[in-house]
Amino acid sequence: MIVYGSSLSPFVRKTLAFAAEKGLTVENKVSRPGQPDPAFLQASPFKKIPGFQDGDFQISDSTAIVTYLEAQYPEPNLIPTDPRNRARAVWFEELADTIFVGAAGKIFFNRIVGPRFMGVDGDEAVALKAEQEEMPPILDYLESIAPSSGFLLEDRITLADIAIASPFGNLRHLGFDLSRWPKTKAYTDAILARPSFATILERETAFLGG
Ligand SMILES: N[C@@H](CCC(=O)N[C@@H](CS)C(=O)NCC(=O)O)C(=O)O
Repeated sequence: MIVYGSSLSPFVRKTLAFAAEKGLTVENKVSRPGQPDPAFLQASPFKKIPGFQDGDFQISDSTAIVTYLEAQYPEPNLIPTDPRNRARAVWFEELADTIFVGAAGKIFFNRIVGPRFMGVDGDEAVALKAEQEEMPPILDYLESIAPSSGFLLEDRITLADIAIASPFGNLRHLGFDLSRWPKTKAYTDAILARPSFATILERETAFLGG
């Protein structure tokens, strides 16, 4: 199985960590933006990462990919089967992918991706507004629900934790100050310390020269 795209993307990182928690071995291929791998384009017609290939099956979108992995490799279960908890897992993934990454992505793009990898000046006003106005309500909400058990659902690792923790990897690369949200920091640090994330984050930190 191949996951296309850099794990600096929270969507790619989530997909790789989910596969790792399932004990699956996947190859991670980073396709060059200027010279995309034709197999990547087949998997992801709109060039969004991650793209995915398993034999003759291709698909894109992190949610579609983890849905496939869960159905194809049901054990260990990472997407709860209980109706309420399944709905909650979808909610946490959506919160992470749309609301959280919608805000944190503006900071990461303008301070790291644009200037360092795309040769464009970052818009610091956009980054600062996201940091000071958009992120705090999201982090306040997470602080109000940060689980003392260490896991959001069913006292065990699920997609909910993987999805929520993933963009915290980007905040870490940014040196984002989480001291106002200590429970959130402790909870997400513990998820990111799991081998499924730690290996990926070490590689990213080395890549970024940290
Ligand atoms: N809903 C998609 C979002 C994927 C996405 O937006 N990826 C970004 C990187 S974080 C991307 O490919 N951006 C490049 C582009 O938009 O051309 C998923 O969950 O995979």
